[in-house]
Amino acid sequence: GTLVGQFTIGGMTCAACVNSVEGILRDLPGVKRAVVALATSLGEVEYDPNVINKDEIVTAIEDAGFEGSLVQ
Ligand code: 9UX
Repeated sequence: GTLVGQFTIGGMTCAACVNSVEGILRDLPGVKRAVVALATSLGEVEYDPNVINKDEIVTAIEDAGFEGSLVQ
């Protein structure tokens, strides 16, 4: 199955930050798609809930040096 989670990602100040966060998210096991928007500080992540959960995605954002939180 597939779920979509929306996250706020704080601390991104440039396009390279966006690319960095997208790359980190896309490299996570179970993540199928990740799109991050600088203007809104929002990220949308499509993932397999059998492999990864929302908390683990937030932790990956935090480990990359950004502030992650769950929207829904
Ligand atoms: Mo460049 Mo974006 O060092 O934080 S990657 S500003």
